[in-house]
Amino acid sequence: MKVRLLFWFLVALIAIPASAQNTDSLLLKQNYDLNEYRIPMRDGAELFTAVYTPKNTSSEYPILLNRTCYNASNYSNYTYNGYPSTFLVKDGYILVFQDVRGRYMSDGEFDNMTPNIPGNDPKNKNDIDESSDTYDTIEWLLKNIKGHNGRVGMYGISYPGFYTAAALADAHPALKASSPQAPISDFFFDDFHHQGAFLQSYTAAFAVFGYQKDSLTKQPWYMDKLMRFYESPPADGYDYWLKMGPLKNTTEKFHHDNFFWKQIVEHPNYDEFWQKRSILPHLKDIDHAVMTVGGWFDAEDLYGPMNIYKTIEATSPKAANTIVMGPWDHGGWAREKGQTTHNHIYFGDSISTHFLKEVEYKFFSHHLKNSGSNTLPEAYMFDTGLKKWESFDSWPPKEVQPITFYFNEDGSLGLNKAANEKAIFNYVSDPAKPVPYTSQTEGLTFTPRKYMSDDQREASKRPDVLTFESEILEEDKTIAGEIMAKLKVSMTGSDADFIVKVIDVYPQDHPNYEHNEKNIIMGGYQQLVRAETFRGRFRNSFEKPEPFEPGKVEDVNFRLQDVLHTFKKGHRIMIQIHSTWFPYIDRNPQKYIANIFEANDEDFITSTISVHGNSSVEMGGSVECCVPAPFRQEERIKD
Ligand code: PG9
Repeated sequence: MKVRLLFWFLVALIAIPASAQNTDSLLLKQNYDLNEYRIPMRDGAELFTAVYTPKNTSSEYPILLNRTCYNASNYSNYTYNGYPSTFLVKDGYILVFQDVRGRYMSDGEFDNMTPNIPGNDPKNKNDIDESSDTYDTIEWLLKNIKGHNGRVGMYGISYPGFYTAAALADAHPALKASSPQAPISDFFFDDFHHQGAFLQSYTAAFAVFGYQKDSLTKQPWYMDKLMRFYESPPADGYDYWLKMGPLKNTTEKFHHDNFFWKQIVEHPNYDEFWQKRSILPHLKDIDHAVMTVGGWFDAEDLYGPMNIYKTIEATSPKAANTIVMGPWDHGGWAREKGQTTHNHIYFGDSISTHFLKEVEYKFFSHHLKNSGSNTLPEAYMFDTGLKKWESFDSWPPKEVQPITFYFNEDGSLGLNKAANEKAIFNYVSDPAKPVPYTSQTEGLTFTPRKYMSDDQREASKRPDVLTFESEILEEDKTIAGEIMAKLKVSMTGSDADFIVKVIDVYPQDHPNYEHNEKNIIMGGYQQLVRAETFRGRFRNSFEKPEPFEPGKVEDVNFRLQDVLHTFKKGHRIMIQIHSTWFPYIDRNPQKYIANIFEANDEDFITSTISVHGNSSVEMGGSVECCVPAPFRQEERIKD
């Protein structure tokens, strides 16, 4: 029983947003009829599909399709967890839930982020990907389900967000409204890789995606593998993973028989294996409505929503392409907690309900039922400093000019005023004493969550963390758009990671929040606004890593994810730079090893890292990307 309870808790962390709500299940039972089908794909594989049709047959309804790797049977027998929202369920749709290929009750073999095969030829039995499976599913539904109005919408959070995005490539003509929510776009930049660094905080989660089932099942077949981690879970994940040592120990102890883990170990660089799994190059010539949704504090898929929206904006002028970014963690918009908080930070009441009722419900009603007006702006973005929604005609906002922060020798931040280029800021980075990524003790994570607005005061006190702070702001300063770190670095080792953080420093007299269960002192709080990790070996190419030559000054330029944050008058802006962040990311040995998954204890060395005075961080608007990002929108158009 304990195993099952644990499983539901873990899956709820990544996919199923709300706990089952009996009243909502009654809503389904009283108003819908349930039928289950096995829909044949073009290669003969049958995909398990649960279909709820409204009992009221006096009108026709659009189809709302959710494709999932997290068990469509969670929706069988009128079980309903409040997602999709009750606003949609009450309004009347044909609700469809499908196990994707290779999962639970569907045939076939599971592949992570199924590579897209451009084009769509229903007669070609080898043309199999998520786009073709969606196309065949929609074709079948339109022919076999009565009472539809010929229009289809798709939605999904996290991996189901990817399946929604994957259906945009060579989309079925009946697909009229898509909402990829916290969608994965590219597994080398979403979830468990951030710009080349592996997220050790994801290690347990690989059990869910790394074993093929051997029969049709409504139950998870990988629990015994997952339980390897949870037989006696540690209270302190930092100590646990530090004592675990190099990643190769994790392979031997936990993931020796996991096909997906084997793949990430065999592909430490952005090679063809990862490139062909990115959906971004295939998002072009889209001509229907797309509303991408994300959370500014989403620790799992933030790269995805930002880059799916920007790619469609660059490649698909006919698409009604919009983006919504709120003060949520992963999938937070799908569950109303009453007070919207992230960690100790309170953002307001019923923000998720506002989104579900005034944004998502209206998006689908307008595009699938021709009802209501389409009042959604191009970018509906929540300012996490002012704690209110803002509307923009473009994102990043064209009217915003980037500002540049420089690092002064007295530890102050220069704003648009270059520092002493000859200055050198040194720190000794020791993988045996890595910088903790949380201010609180945290156990074994399934995926990381809380760190995204966490207190950075512990890190500020460490000698291996460079900390620069602005003057007290005499007026509010809003950062709206992209962020680019442009570091000039040298080191005594031959490899290094770089973590750059943008932090909002509260005044010493700031009152504590009432919604602050751990009673964190908010006077002087250093709230993380945005952070990103970059594995320095990829500074010239994500596909072809290069060691550093000890002592040689080199450019390390990389993007942090976008923000909309107003630093209020009386606050300060802080930037931190360091080279370990544990156990969120695995430790870089700092001696160049071709594949860090195969590093040994003795490969881990301390290294004196030098950040040189002509480094800077550019924020706001659109910042030119100098690092060879895999798919920059403008490059993609040339394809
Ligand atoms: N972000 C979710 C996840 C993917 C892979 C491993 C763990 C979590 C998701 O996209 O479903």
